Amino acid sequence: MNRNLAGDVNRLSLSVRVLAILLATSLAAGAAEITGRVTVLNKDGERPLKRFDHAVVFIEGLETPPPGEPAVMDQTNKEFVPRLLPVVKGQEIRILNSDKVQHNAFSPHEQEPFDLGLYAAGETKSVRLQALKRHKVYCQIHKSMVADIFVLPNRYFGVTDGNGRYRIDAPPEGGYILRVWHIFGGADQIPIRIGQQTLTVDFTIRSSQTIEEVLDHPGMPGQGQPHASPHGDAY
Ligand SMILES: [Cu+2]
Repeated sequence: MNRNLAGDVNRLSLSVRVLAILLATSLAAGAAEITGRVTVLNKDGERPLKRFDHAVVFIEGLETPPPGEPAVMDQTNKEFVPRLLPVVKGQEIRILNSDKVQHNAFSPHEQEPFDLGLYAAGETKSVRLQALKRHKVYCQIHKSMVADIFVLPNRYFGVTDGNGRYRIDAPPEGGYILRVWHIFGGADQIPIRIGQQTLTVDFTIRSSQTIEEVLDHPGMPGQGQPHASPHGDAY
């Protein structure tokens, strides 16, 4: 390749890259992202927990229809997986049983309790929820099984990894409240304005359960939680 041609190719590839960037920017009704890190402290606020996963960061001030695809929670090795399942209001929630033993899934939520009854091995059942925020889920057969389904008004949310990092992809521009909620009760909120730039928001939140509860009873509900089927069924 002679020098001139090489220069032309380089210029061409440069303008293709510039074009790609311009195109991305022009499609940017929500091309930005929100990222950051959530630090979760124990109840007295003095020590961080060992892991910062199981927090959800979400925006309020906007409603979107539920996605067509279901949110999925498995029952495997006598645990609900994931431990925290964020869903959009009205979205199909599929709860399945991948274990060889029987399970059950029920929620004692005040406004919107459900009980999916007994699960045979391999069975799948569905539920849709309208009431926002936390719905605790238990298995009547295995008292150590617990999960949280967290119902959100829109699809713009992210969950933290073990290091507390989260990311919300392509939220629409505008002014909103950014909120965080963790399964041990820590929560916080901050007003944000989403433009075309990536927004970085870190949170430090304090648990409402003591760390002793967390360490002694991993996966157990907080003290004083009722653990009866909402319909009074015996299993
Ligand atoms: Cu079970």
